[in-house]
Amino acid sequence: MKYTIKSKEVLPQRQVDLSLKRLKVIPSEVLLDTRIQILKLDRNKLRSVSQIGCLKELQILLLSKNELNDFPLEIQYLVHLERLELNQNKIEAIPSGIFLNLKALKYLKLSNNRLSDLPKDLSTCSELQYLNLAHNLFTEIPKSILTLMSLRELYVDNNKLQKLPSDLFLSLSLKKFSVSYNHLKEPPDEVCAGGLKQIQSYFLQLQGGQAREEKRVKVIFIGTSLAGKTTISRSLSRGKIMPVLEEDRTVGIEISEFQINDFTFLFWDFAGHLEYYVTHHVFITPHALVILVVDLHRYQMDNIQCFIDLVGFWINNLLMRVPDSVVLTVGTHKDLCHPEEVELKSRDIEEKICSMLDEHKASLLHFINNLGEQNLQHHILNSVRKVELFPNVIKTLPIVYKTVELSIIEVTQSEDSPEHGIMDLDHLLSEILLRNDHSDLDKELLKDILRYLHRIGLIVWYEDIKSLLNTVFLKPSFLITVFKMLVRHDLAKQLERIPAEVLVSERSFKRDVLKWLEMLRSKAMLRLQAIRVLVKHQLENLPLRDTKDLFHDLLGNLREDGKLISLLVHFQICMPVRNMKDLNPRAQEFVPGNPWSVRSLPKEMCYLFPTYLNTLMEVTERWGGDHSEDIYVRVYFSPQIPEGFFQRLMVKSCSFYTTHWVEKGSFLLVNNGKPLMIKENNQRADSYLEIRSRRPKKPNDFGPLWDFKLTILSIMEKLCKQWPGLFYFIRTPCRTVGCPEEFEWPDIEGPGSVFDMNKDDFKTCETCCNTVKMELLLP
Ligand SMILES: Nc1nc2c(ncn2[C@@H]2O[C@H](COP(=O)(O)OP(=O)(O)OP(=O)(O)O)[C@@H](O)[C@H]2O)c(=O)[nH]1
Ligand SMILES: [Mg+2]
Repeated sequence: MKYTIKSKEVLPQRQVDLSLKRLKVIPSEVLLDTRIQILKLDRNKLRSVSQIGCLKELQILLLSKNELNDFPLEIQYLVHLERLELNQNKIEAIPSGIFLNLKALKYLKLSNNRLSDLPKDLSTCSELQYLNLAHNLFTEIPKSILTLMSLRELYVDNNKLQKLPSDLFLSLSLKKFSVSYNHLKEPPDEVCAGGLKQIQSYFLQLQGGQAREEKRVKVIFIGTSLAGKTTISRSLSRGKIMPVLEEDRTVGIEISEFQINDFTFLFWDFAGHLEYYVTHHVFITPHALVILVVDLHRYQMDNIQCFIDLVGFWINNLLMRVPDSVVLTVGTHKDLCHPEEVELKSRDIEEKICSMLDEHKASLLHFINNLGEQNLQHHILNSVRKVELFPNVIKTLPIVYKTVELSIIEVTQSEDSPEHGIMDLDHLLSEILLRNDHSDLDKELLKDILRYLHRIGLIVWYEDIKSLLNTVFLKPSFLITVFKMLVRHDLAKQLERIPAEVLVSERSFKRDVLKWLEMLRSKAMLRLQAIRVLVKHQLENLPLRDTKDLFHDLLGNLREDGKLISLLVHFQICMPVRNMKDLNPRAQEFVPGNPWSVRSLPKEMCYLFPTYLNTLMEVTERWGGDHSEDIYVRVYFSPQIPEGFFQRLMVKSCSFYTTHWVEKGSFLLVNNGKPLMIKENNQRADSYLEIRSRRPKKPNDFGPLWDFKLTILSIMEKLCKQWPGLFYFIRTPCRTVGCPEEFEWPDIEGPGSVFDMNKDDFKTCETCCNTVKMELLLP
């Protein structure tokens, strides 16, 4: 929505722009010019704006990013003010009476201050259309907002709101609203994440019927393989010790739901095997209680690597993915240790975790040590009851949310539903309508409830994947089982073991298997044919009545991809490769101006799974070694590069630049004939990605080269958003051979906005004192 403020006069508006001038006071000549209509004073160092009240003609006043502690009282005299920006100051309160005169105000930006209330007289601003209160300290929405009849946009993200007033949503003027990062109970965050429409539908339901409170917590079990996660999770849910056989190790994730007292718990038991890590981050979500299981018998106090493997790795992953996780550490195999040993080891682990958190200045991660203790159930209940740890455990929901959930459970358990729980959306909706008095329910409301259930993890519905729009996974764990048919530690063994009848049914031969194995080993690729055979074989081993339709659903046919491939590609686990002779098409790349030959499409699709990549010499050979005059930048990561990050970057970048070569830990892209090498170095306290190219011969070639690098950086930046606790810094090493100095890049705020430096600038290295041309260092 645009706010073009019309000038009352035909003459152009009188404007003064003093942004970014380090001003501490407003220059007196400005205050004398009483005809000014637009005054830009943002990004200065103003602590007060006295006498601004004389500028009676002001229509637009920008005061954002200053040092104002108090709301400038004189603003009340600016009766023509239409737009006021006071964001990013330190204002704590707005005195009453200010808004009484500001009848023309349409746009008010107060974000990033310390406000917790607004005066009643704001309600007299009947023209106000835009109000931004994000990043303040509001615990409730001020009442004066509810009567603003023209209000179309309201932003209240990052406050301390627990409840939204229904009145705000039952009137229809509001068109844009956002409320992320609060502690909402009514409506729950998972409803708000669906946007304005979903909030409106929620309140309509609340208004029409009863509400109920729900206390549901997701509990995530993590820890190394065989630590005892499944044992604990099953024992807790069944109320007695449940031994788990070693052969029965978890593949992917097991999900179960049960009740302790008034709380419902949803247990997500993750497999500890390395190959599964790539998918973990998708399922490790905020607001969960994380139980980190440590085998105390295996733990060795004097071995730092043992700490990293059993504990440190997991804490780091959490820090990056959900920085404010609540973590409860639990020790297992205590029966194999002496009692003193248990105590010593627990203390040692606790100390090491604390110093690790100190190192990363991560005080947010709530860490509860329960390694040596017995009554886990009691500890879990105690933790989730603490409001400071779980501020939004209690959710208010319209009764229909619960009845629909119950209907879904009925559908899932009914005789005619497939055991795998993959269901067509329309079919599911019609089944729900048949149950529990739902016949009058609106389909849109049902979809909103499905969205809610998806967000709390009870079902899976990836609306944003086009080919999956009409598919609902009623059993999320089955979806993961399917995922793991191709992402697993023993994939090669699985291929070897495929029985003849499965091969025959897919028109394949034993010799093909040998080729597939070779291809997997050398290129980390699977032919579609191999994928079909693998999935078919594994489906047959599952306890399912009929796998024929499911197989078709998952793998599609010649004309259309199945759901499985769409999912894997969506989560950047694999990427389609059109040529399998090479890791890259040798065919000519399209270069504007050059004749272009159309490459014939291969008969069959191949998929690259970067997780299975080995170190090959191909990339290194094509690159031909690093040169001292190469132009390169490094992106440093703290605390480390997350598991699966580089593989995803590879998939994303290679999907963008079709001429590429890949191997474990590096890939090479080609654009317009120019190569770019991306390498990973993920060592403790030395985690970085390097983006390297040859030094261009012609000065004009620097621009496109930096653009190429910036594209990769922006892909990387987008990817980083999936790990909110991950920090990175971009640096260019000094050009002098042997000099350890590196030049830090300023913050990137989206590509294009990076630097406005003069290209003829030089930079002098503080360490070796050599001068370098800017174009060798920065875009
Ligand atoms: N002696 C002893 N054995 C245990 C204990 N906890 C688990 N085990 C055994 O250790 C083995 C592994 O336990 P699981 O619960 O399957 O381990 P997990 O962490 O789920 O393993 P993955 O699913 O592979 O990640 C099983 O054979 C368990 O019976 C314990 O406290 N003491
Ligand atoms: Mg397990």
